[in-house]
Amino acid sequence: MNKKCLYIAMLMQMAGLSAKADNPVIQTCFTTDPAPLVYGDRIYLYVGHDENKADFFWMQEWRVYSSDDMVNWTDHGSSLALEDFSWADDRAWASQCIERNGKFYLYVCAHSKLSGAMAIGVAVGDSPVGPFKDAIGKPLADGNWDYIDPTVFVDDDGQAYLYWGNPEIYYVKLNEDMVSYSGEVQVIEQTVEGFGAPGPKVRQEGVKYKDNYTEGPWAYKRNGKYYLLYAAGGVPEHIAYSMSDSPTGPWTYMGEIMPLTDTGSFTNHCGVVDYKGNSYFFYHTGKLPGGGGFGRSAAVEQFEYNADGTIPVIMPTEKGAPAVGCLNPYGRVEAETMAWSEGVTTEPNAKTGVYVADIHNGDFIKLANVDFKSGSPKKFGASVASALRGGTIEVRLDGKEGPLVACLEVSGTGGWEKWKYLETPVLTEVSGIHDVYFLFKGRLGPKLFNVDYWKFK
Ligand code: FUB
Repeated sequence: MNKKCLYIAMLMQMAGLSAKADNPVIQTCFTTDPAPLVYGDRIYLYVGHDENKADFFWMQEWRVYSSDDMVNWTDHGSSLALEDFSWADDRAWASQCIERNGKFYLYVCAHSKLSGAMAIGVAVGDSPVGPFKDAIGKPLADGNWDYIDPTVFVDDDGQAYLYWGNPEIYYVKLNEDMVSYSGEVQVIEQTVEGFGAPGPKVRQEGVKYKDNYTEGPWAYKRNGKYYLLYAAGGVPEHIAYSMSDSPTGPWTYMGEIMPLTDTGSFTNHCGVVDYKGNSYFFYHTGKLPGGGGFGRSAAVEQFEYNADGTIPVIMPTEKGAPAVGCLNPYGRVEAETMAWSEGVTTEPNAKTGVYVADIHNGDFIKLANVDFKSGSPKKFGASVASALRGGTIEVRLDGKEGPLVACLEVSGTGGWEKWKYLETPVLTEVSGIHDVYFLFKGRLGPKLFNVDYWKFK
């Protein structure tokens, strides 16, 4: 993103005019247990994937999305799946990715065939979007229902720490290779002062504690302070946190961050990151249509730390985080980049990568903060494929009923992955920053066409 656009985005944010992330941030499928990572000038979001109409966390893969403006997110597809771990057979649950020495380590938890319980695994890749492969061919830690929800960070002295657990909190000191550890698995002692309640084994029935650690830890260091955020209070879960002067404690319970509200999900799971000068709190809700406790979706809020480094209360919103940049429409833009969509899904293709599929009459995609700059484009084009008779892409500005900018007629191309680049003239002068809507029109019935990428010229 260029400096001018960042400046405009900052001014718009200050004036309250900025485009927002629209929660949940991904609409093409359910996305759970969000774990952000900043690498280069992009933010990457690692998520699990609740299946449609599930009656439990029957999850089979992990997915990656990325953005450079916090409002338009690109789908990089499934980066890793249960079948990539010879030892795993079920429950592709929470994950977190971290970069070290140019390699990307994706820590996951899954059900282990070896132990019949849950296990922590680690996959490695050469890029933040994978592909990832099992780094060691076996679990890093195996054998306990407790072994879920890994979180990882590297301290300033180079020592990496991996924490996980429900309802105990475990940690190990990772070796520099990031795929092995030294010493025994440690259990963090939970006390009322540290976590709002004593550890699960010694809690007294009938006693109302301030809070209690449940699962989903998120550990990091910021300005010399160590943070451990977690899902708390049992089910339904809110998010609370503890702080410390050391990665191994003692911890001090600091209170609630995201209180219980009607998010439609009885679990919550957070990830926190600083990006482009702002702080972001990711969490999940059941708010996507068709969602719920087993159909969760990642959401994000921007927040500011208090002057003493403590975290304010953060409430879930529908509008999400403001834009911190603009989208350039003049180069190839992957169709699976979107701020909001309704009706469509995405599919992978070995040659073209992820594309937008399942397009029906009335479906649409919105892109936010698209910067056409001062000169108007002359043409709009898209790479499309259809095994049937196709349909139309209406391109409108700033709303589904906004000015019509282009209308691309998509004909049959002879196959759902037989791609053809089609172009059409731009109908009106367009300049400046707008939201762009792609409205898909066509005959009722089966899907119309697929879109791989688009561009203005
Ligand atoms: O997504 C499956 C499980 O639900 C996670 O591991 C927990 O943190 C909870 O969000």
